[in-house]
Amino acid sequence: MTISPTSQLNAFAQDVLDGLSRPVRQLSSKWFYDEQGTRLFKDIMRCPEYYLTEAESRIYRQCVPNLLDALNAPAFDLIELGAGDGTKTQILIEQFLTAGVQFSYRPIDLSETALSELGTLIKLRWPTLDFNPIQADYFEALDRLGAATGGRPRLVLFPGANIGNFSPSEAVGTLKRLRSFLNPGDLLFTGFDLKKDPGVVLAAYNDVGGITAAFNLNLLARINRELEGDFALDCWRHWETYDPASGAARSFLLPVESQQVHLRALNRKFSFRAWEPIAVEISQKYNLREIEGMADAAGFTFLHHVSDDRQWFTNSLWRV
Ligand code: AVJ
Repeated sequence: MTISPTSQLNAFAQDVLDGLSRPVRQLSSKWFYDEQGTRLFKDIMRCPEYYLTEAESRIYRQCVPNLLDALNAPAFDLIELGAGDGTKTQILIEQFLTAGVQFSYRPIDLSETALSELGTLIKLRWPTLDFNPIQADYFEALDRLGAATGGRPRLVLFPGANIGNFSPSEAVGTLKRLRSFLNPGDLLFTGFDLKKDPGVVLAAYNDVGGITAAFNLNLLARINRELEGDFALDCWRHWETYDPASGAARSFLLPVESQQVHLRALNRKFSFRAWEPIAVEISQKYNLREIEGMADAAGFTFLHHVSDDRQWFTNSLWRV
C-alpha cells in the first residue's frame, strides 16, 4: 500500500505554502527525504562527525536480550517508525532470528526510495521473513495497521533520534498519540540523542565536507523540482545553532541577498530580505532524566535505558 503521489504532492505543497507564509518562515524537515535527500542522508550517516548512527548501532548489538526479556512472548510484531534504509535494524533482526522468536517486520517511512532499497535487502538476506513496508506518515500507517494483533505484543522501534525532529512538547504529544494506537503490554524502544559537548553536536550538523549543507539545500531544490520554484540555490547558506541549555540543535537556510521566489505550480511569489532565515530542522537533545519524565507525561511505564559507552546516545525502553 502506498499513498497516491498526488495526495503526497498536495500535502507537500500545502506545507510549503503555510510554512513560507509565516512571519518566521519555516519548512518541515519531514520533506527532506525525496530520492536525492535520502541519498544525502545516507552520506551524512557515513560522515565521521555524525556520531549518532554508530552509537545506536553499538546499542543494537547489545540490547536484544533486554528486549526479548521485556517482550516475554514467543511471537511479536516489529514496527519501525522512520525506518530509513534499515541498516541498523538488520542488526536486531539477525539476533531475533538467532534467538528463534517469531516476528513480522513492518517498517514505516515516508521515503519510497528508502523502503524499496530496504525491501531489496531484506528479500535477499531473509527471503522468508514476514516483511511488509508501509509508505506513509507514522500515524496514517499505524491507523492502517489497526488494533488487531492476534494477541501478539508489538515492539515499536522509533530509531535514530527521529523523535528529535519534534520540539519537546510536540514530542510528548506525538508519544501520547502513538500510545493511543498500542495495547497494554506493547513496547516502545526510542532512540534519543543525549546532551553533550556542544562542539560535538554542532560538528555533527555542520560537517566539514558540507554534506549536511547539501542535504538541507536539497529541500529548496525539491521545491524547485516539484513545485516549479526558482530558488537561486547559490544564494542560500546552511546555518546551524545549538543551545546547550534547551538541547535544541536548529538548522536554518539563509539567503545572502534579497530575492523573490516564484512557485509557478502554486502561482505564488515570496519575497525574502537578505539573511531572512527559513527554519528547517530541530534535532532535540535530552538527558536521561528528561526522557524518563517524557515517558511518564506520555502515559508509558519507563523500563530502562540502553546507552553507548560515551553516553552520547540512548535507546529507552517503555511499556504501555
Ligand atoms: C534522521 C532526524 C535523526 O536530526 O539527526 C541529520 C536528520 N539532519 N543531519 C537528525 C539529520 C541533519 C537526523 N534524524
